[in-house]
Amino acid sequence: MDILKQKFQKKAAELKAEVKEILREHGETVVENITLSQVYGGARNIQMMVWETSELDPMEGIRFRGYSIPELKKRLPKGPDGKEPLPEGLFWLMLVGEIPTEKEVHWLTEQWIQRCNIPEHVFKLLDLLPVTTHPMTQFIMGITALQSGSVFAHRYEDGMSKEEYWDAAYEDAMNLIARLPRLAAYIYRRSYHNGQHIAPNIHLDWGGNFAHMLGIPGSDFMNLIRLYLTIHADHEGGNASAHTVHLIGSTLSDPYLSFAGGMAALAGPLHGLANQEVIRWIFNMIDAIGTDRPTDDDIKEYVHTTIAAGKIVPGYGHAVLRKPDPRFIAQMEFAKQYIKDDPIVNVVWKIYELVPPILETMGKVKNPWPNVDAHSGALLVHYGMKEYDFYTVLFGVSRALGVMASTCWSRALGFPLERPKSMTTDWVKNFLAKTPKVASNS
Ligand code: CMX
Repeated sequence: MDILKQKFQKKAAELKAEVKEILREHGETVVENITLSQVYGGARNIQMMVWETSELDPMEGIRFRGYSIPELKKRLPKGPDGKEPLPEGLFWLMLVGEIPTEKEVHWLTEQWIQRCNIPEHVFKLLDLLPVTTHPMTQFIMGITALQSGSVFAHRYEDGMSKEEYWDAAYEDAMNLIARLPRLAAYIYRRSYHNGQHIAPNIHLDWGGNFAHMLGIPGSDFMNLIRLYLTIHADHEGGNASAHTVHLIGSTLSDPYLSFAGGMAALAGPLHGLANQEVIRWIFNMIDAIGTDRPTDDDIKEYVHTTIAAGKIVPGYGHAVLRKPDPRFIAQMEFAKQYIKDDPIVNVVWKIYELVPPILETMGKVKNPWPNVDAHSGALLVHYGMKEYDFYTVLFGVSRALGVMASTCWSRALGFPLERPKSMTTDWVKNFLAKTPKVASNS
C-alpha cells in the first residue's frame, strides 16, 4: 500500500471510530432550526452534510484544514523557483490533515506522473465533437469517457465489501486527478490551436506540466497555474459543484461519474462559469466604451446599464461570503508582484473600487464584494490565454483536488445515500394554518 493511502487508512479508521462515538452519545442533538425562507431560498446556511477538507467562514473566507490562503502560501512546499505553493501539497493536506514535507510532495508528483495516461478512446471521442463545442461540455464528456477505467465501478461489480469502498475511491481519485491536466490541455489545444498537442513533460510538477501542455510559455505562467490550482481547490461542501459530487457519490456512483456531475454544476454562470462571464463582460464594456482605459464614470455607467437590463454583475456577490474573497485578494497580490500596468488588470481593480458601493445601493445584495471569479480572467488574458470559454475548465481541474479528497472521506466514513425531504406548497399552507406566526425581521 502506498504511503499516502496508508496514512489515510489510519486517519480514517480513527475518525470513523470517533464519529461513531459522537453519534452514539449525541445523535439526537438538534443542530439548528430551519426557516421557510431557507427552504424556499436555496437551502442557504442549512448545515446538512459533513465535509472534512475545508471550512468557509463568511467574514474570513476559506480555510483548508484550518489554514488560510496566506498561511498556505507560506507553509506548503513550493515550485522549483520557490515562489508559489504546489497544489499537490494542498491535496495531501486536505486528504490527511498534515502539511506534507518536500519529499512527500515529490512522491505525490511522481505518483500523478505515473498515473496520467489517458486511453486513446477518450481523445477519439473528443475528436468527433465540433471544435466549437463548449470546453466544459468536452471536459464532462472526457471525464465520463475515462469512467471505463474506474477501479471503484469494476471492484463494485466484482462484489467489493463496504470496508473497501475508500480504497477503490482513493485509486480513482488519484488516477482522475493525475489525468485531468492532460485532458484539459487536449481540449484547449484542439479548440484553439488547430489540434497541435504538446506532450507531457515528466520532469515537471502537476501544475507546471499543465501550464507546459497548454502551450503558454514562461515560468510566471507556471506560477500562476500553481497558485490558481491551489486557491480554487475547495470551498467546503455546500457549493453547487462540491455538493453535487457529494450527492452523486452517495449513490455509490463512482468518482468519475460524480465528478462529471459536479462539473456540470460548475458550468453554471452563477457558479464557476462566472469566471468566463466576468471577462466577457469586461471585453463587452471595453468595446462599448471604445477604450481599455475607461474612466470611473464610464465603468459606473456600464454597471448601471447592466443592472437596469435585469442582469447580474458577474464576479460579485456570494451565497456565504460577506467580505472580499481571500481568493480574489491572493490573485490581486499575484498581479502586484508579477505584472506591471496591465490594462485589463487595472480595469479589474477599478471595478473592485466602484462596484461594491453600487451593489450596496440596490439594497438587496447581501454581499457586494468580489468573489474568486472577478480576478482570474484578467491574469490569464495577461499571459495570452484570451479564450475565456476555457476558463471554467481550469477551475474544474483545481476543484478535483478538494472534491476527490472529500469523496475518499465520504466512502471511508461510510456516509449513506443522501436523501433530504422535500415539501409542497400545499403542505406549507397546511402547516402554517396549524402553526403560530413568527414575527418577520424585515
Ligand atoms: N449583481 C446583481 N445582482 C446581484 C448580484 C450581482 N453580482 N449578486 C446578488 N444579486 C441579487 C440577486 O440576483 C438577488 O436578486 P433577486 O432578489 O432579484 O433575485 C439579490 O441580489 C439577493 O441575492 P443574494 O442573497 O445577495 O445572493 P445569492 O446568495 O442569492 O446568490 C450569487 C449568490 C453568487 C449567485 C450572486 O451573488 C450572483 O449572481 N453573483 C454573480 C455571479 C457570480 O459571480 N457567481 C460566482 C460565485 C462564486 C463561484 O461559485 O464561483
